[in-house]
Amino acid sequence: MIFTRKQRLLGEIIVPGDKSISHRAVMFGSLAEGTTEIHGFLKGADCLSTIHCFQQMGISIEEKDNTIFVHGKGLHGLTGPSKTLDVGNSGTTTRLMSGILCGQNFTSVLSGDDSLNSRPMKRIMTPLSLMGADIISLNGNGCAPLQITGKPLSAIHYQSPVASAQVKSAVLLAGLYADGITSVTEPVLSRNHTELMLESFGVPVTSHDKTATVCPPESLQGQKIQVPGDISSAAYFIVAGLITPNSEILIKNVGINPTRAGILKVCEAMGADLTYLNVKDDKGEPTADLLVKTSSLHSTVIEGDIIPTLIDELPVIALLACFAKGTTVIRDAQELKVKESNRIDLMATHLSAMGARVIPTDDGMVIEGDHPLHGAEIHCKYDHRIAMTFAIAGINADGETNIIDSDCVKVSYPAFFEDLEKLS
Ligand code: SPQ
Repeated sequence: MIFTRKQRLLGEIIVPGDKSISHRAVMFGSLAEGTTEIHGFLKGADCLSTIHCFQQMGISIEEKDNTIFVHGKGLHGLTGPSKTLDVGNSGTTTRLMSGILCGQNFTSVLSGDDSLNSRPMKRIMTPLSLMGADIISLNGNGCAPLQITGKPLSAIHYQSPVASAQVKSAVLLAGLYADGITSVTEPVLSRNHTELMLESFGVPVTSHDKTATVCPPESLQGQKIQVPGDISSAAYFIVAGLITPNSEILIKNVGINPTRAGILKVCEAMGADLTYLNVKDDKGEPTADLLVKTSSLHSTVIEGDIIPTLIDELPVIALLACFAKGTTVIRDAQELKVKESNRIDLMATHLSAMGARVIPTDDGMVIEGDHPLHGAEIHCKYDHRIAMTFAIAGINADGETNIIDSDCVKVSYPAFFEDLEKLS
């Protein structure tokens, strides 16, 4: 797909529902008693993979008038799948579902696409094995396909070496089936959607500083869930509004949970003209309408505790830094190397191909801003966040930017290109 320079971006956007919250709503709804009603569900490929996996395990999930109804069968109601569970491109489906599958009374196998099957799974295999789980990497390389045979589980306290909501959630979800209180301490707090949503389903969960604790519940109770707009999807329009001349974009109903909203702090630190309107709180998941206008930006340093709160936004933040005066430094973000692609390498390679001054480092990037971009051919390795980032780069560059495999945006934002077009 080809992108050329746009003179301005004006208008309103409603971004699709939050991917992390949509996955969790289907998973917890499947384990609950009664029906869970999900409004604002993200119908992206990753969340559809989660739906299909739970359907394969006997859960009835249907859509009526844009609402998803999950007819839960209780904590012990899943049935063994007759074939491999296809997790597609989704790390969240794989890692969170693994935690759940360890506590079942059947064997299952999870496998995904080439990108998913090369992502590290030892990070969940280690703590789940400590709990007594039988979880095997079938190719012996620490990656999916994973074979999981349910076993009685022991509660643990896990000191996670990595700030990862997927690792934390896998352990907490296995903890629903354990023989006592399970807790996880992280080096830095990661997104807390699992803790917030489990609590709303009636599970005793506590969070204190960087430790989350869960007690095995009698049952989960079906809920009505309103999924907020995904800040990770809003990020492309936030950056587009800031760097495209003569722009003003209102992005409505964006989730601004503080464990996710680091990009907003970074934009403010860089001098962004960004206004929060209509701020609301809903069970710990606050939302706001965000008004962004073209801004004169300066560099910043992004490191430490803020990193997990903006990890998925770092590709588009790297692009933002190309439009800021001075040198922006990103550190402590080595996790970027094990996402759908190695996002440090891909960002540095392709931004450099477009004329930006970017040096990749072991745990981030150094970006000297204010050098004009020109078009290039972008191979996004089927990574949705890379494709969307370079679409925004392309509309702010001279010449043509050709994004190969751009259809991967369907993973998290199927209508991304149409929405971008509407703003012109
Ligand atoms: O689900 P997946 O493929 O891992 O998706 C990504 C993304 O860019 O959309 C990461 F590649 O988001 C993760 C995120 O990076 C979603 C997530 C969650 O919902 O719990 C947590 C983060 O991953 P991690 O490994 O830091 O816990």
